Amino acid sequence: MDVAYLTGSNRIEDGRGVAVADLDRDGRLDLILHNYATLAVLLSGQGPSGNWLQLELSGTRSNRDAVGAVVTVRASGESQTRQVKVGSGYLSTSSPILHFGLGGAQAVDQVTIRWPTGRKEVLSDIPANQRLHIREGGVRQ
Ligand SMILES: [Ca+2]
Repeated sequence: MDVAYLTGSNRIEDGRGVAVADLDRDGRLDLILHNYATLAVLLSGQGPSGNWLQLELSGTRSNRDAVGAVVTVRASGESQTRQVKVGSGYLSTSSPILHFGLGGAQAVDQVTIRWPTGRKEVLSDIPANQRLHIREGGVRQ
C-alpha cells in the first residue's frame, strides 16, 4: 500500500539523493532529500511508533565502521536481519546505525552479530527503545 501521501514524501521533484537516519534519536526514522538546484529537505518522522532498537557497531579486528557486519534481532518470535552498509544511493548515504522496529515488543530476546572477520557475538534480553553502541569483542555474556 502506498502511504507516501500521508507522510508528505510523495513529492514530485528532481531528486538526487535520499538519506535515512534518526537524527533526533527519538526512535522514528527521518529522511533527508537532496534535489537538483534546491536546498535539501528534512522530513522528520512524526506520529506514533512502536518500540525500537538501534545498534551502532564499531569494529576492532573488522573495519572500524563495521561495514559488512550482519545483525539478526529476534523479538516476540519474529526475526529481522540488517547489514551495515555505506554508499546506499546517488549523492547520499544513510546512517550506518541499524534500526529495528519492534512493534509491541518491550525487549529483544536475542541479538546476533556476525562481524566481517567472521566472528559471531550474541547478546540477550535487551530492553527496547534505546541505542546501543557495541564494540567488536566487547560482548560479555
Ligand atoms: Ca527521528
